[in-house]
Amino acid sequence: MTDQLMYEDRLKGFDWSISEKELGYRKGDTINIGWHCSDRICKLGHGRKPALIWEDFLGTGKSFTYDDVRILSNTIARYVCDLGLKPGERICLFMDRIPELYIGFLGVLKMGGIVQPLFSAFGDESLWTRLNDAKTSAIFTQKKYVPKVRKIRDKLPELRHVIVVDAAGSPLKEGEHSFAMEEVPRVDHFDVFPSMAETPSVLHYTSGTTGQPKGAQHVHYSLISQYLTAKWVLDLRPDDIYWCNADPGWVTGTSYGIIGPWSNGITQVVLDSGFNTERWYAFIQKHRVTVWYSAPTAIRLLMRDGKDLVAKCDLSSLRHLCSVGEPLNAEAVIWSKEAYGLPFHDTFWQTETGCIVVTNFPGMPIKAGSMGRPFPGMTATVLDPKNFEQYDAPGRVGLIALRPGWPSLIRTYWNNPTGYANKFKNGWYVTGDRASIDKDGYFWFVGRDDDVINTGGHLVGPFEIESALLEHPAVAESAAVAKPDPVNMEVVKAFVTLKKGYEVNDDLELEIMNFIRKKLSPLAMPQEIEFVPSLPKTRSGKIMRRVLRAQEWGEPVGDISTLMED
Ligand code: 6R9
Repeated sequence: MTDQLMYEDRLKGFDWSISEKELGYRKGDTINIGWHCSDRICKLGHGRKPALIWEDFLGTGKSFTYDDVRILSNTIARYVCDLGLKPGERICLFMDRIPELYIGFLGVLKMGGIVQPLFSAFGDESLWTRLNDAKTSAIFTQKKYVPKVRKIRDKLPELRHVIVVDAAGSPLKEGEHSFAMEEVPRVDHFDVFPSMAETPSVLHYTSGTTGQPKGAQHVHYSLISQYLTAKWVLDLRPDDIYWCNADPGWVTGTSYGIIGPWSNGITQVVLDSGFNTERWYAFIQKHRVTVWYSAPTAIRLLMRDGKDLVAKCDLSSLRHLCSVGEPLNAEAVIWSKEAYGLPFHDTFWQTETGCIVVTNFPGMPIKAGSMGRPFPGMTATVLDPKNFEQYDAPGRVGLIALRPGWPSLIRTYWNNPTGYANKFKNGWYVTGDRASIDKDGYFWFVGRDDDVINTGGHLVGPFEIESALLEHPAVAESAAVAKPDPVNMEVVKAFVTLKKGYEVNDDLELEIMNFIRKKLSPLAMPQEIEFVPSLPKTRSGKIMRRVLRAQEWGEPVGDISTLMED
């Protein structure tokens, strides 16, 4: 059997019941991701297998077996229940990539809570927007982030509990609790919440063009997709040592940084430290990593540091490489083949899809620069942007759309059912990305169909940045757009008009940049601010970001018939 047949074979007669069977799930059964990722693996006899091998930036390491993960997630679940929290309440995880984050994720799910992971890099305003929208009841965090939470606590009446995992001896205020996961008595048995397929599980916030970030709401049944895509696309096998670079604040860090590998009973390694080529290679060498899920921005940095560094390390353990989050350029695929002897396999998906939907399947011939073909069981196409009719003649650029019905599609946006309904046209889920399909059925990414900025794989909404800019006393109006960048693909550039009495100068530019970094996050911070006398607007007064963006990218501005003259 050739590798090509592998994909074709899996395509034939594909049914998600394949995954249900492997997971021992039958329609109408209870299904709990927390249980599947720990208790079930122990039941299968792998309790002593390492689940998590963790290292921090200092090189301090810890290791947890599946039995540890089972017991410690029980311990967290019990603790959360003892605080009086109930199933369905939103419980936020606002931590670095420490073991408590991974194990706490399962703990919250085990007691029936809706887990809301957020990047620890978020500033107080980004944090507030998301906790306020979700009416979050409790937040797990670290000592160093308590000041951010305190700053907004008064404006969050529903936030009853702040749980600090490393408080040890430091003074806490009312409603703040110290909880040391490994020091409290371990809970060997916990009655896992009997969640059903449609019970809400994870709430991930993702950015759009208009309005504040949207809470993408997943359900426990998403496991069916996440388990099988992890097994087939990441090609996970029992003896693998798997490394996913993503932070669980991002959907890749939960779907494939927790749920995928652990429901498959795989050993995963986590490095809680920023990017550093030598450090990363040493990590792969030390832990004998076999499967690596990374992202184009990191790959571009690895490329920049060259092949000499590769030659200095033993990376021979690597067997399969995948990438997600942004377009993976052809050069990166070719380079990785030369440098590691293995190509990166591109995978395309979204927070909303919950799992990989278009991909370079293992063994399938890779066309460098293409995202590959739909995962078996997925019907993917491109639609005409005018009437949402199928538009998939080879080479035609249209909107990437998927036929709904796969298990991990989100069920709604929190508090925003209309926004969710708007994602569906003519019976298709419309992703908001543009691509073409070639004669062999391979998808070629073209770009996003909205103004969302994809910086290093992270989506940043212009509205959130512009709203924050307006809070600065000097700013009258603003527009945030993407500007090209050799490493991050895109970075934020802001166009700003000033209020009367303020003058353009470098200090002001730096001050505004820092203002955004602290309020939102380092990624949302504009890398450049251009002060302008006015912004291009439509006759109805909407800022035409497209005009500004085209200017940055040296592209034609397109139809500007609605542009208002000054
Ligand atoms: C998993 C994730 C989704 C958006 C998506 C698209 C971009 C993701 C991509 C890609 C080109 C790929 N994107 N994978 N673009 N090639 N392989 O990234 O989720 O944060 O919701 O972002 O990211 O624009 O619509 P999310």
